[in-house]
Amino acid sequence: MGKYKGEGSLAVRPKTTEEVSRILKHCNERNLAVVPQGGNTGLVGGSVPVFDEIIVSMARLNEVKSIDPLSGVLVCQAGCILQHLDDRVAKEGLMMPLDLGAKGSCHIGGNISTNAGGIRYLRYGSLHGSVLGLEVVLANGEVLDVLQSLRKDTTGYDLKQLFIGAEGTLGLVTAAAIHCPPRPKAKNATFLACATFSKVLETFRKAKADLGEILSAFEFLDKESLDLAVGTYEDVKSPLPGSPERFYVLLETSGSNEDHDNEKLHAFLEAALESGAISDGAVAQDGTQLKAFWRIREGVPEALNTHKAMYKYDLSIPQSTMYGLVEDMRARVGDRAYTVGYGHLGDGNLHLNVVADAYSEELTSLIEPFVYERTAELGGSVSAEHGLGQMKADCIGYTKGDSAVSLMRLVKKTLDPKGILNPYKVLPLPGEVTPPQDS
Ligand code: 2HG
Ligand code: ZN
Repeated sequence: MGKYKGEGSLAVRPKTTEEVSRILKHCNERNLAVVPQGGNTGLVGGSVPVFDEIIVSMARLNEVKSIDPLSGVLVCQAGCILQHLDDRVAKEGLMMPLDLGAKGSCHIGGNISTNAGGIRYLRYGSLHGSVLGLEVVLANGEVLDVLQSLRKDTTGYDLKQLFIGAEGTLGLVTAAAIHCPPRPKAKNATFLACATFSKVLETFRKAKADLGEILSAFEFLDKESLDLAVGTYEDVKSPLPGSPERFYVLLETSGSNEDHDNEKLHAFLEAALESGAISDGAVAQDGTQLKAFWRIREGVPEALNTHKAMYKYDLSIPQSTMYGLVEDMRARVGDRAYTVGYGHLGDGNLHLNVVADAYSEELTSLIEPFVYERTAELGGSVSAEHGLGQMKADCIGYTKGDSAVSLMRLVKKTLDPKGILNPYKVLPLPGEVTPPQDS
């Protein structure tokens, strides 16, 4: 994003787990802080040094160790690029269980460390389920080997879970075993228009009921998001040009039988049109059109990033109250900024973004802490899938209570007593007041 700049003067590029281990042992002994860095596509400054921390780039740990076509288990190193992994497992008829806009450069180790969600979460769930095993280098250089490939295992505490979403603050993930589902043989995408947000919700309920197991994505965009993407990029075109509606949905199905999927999808669309849940829709006629529909969705965050000032919020909010927050924010900032709401509606994940030509104290104070307070009131999370990083380390208290934060501090102290691993991220500095949970 270009928003966070550190002052690191040293980057190391280990090639093996053994080298990562020696680096951490050395840094721990000499009290030198490190920042693990993957593809550098994070949105909360998690992989950027705050001061002069040493950057440990994982880019050269990029080997695929094994793929078992029967169990669907991939074992690879942390620096593998998500898109490369997906291309590789495709040869075995498999797919990666996650997909996101940054797939061309993000690393699987970074995905695991932020517990990245993305567009297929609705279908394939969290990395807490798909990651079967991990190899992690601990702060003192010790290598924790829990790189099993088992689907089921209840021997003791599930240690790997601690490192999924820990943003490199508890250890450096060097390798992972990941369960990959079969690659679908048939894929369909539709772009739908809805008059109101409650009609979007009605469409979602209906899609879950009628499409069942073939529903693989349900993304929503408000008109402001669509207009921005279409207005910024020539190759982004709405399949429903001139539509007057306020809301749009990109719905994808994937399954193993094209005729069966088509039949289900068309029955769903007919019923949704008839009930008035959707007012218009377009079905992708081929793979090129399917890609063009996804280009609209991917164009939204890209177009937002062309603005000089970007206030980016990645919130989990109960679906029924989700859009109210966008409307309230738009009313607060008025014409000082451009407010958009879009995201992974199927997972209750709203991307609320406010962009402007310049940062200003006035604008910031209209947005924060309002956005966090309202999210807490609604019982939501201030970080659904991007992590806390440095942007939101002191906001954890809006979503987690004191007892949880204290236990997290204890875990951190136990695994990284000298605090050398990605400091100033995830947890607020000791003594710093975090907002009380029920404020
Ligand atoms: C997405 O869903 C990403 O496109 C980025 O999570 C969201 O930049 C954003 O607001
Ligand atoms: Zn997202």
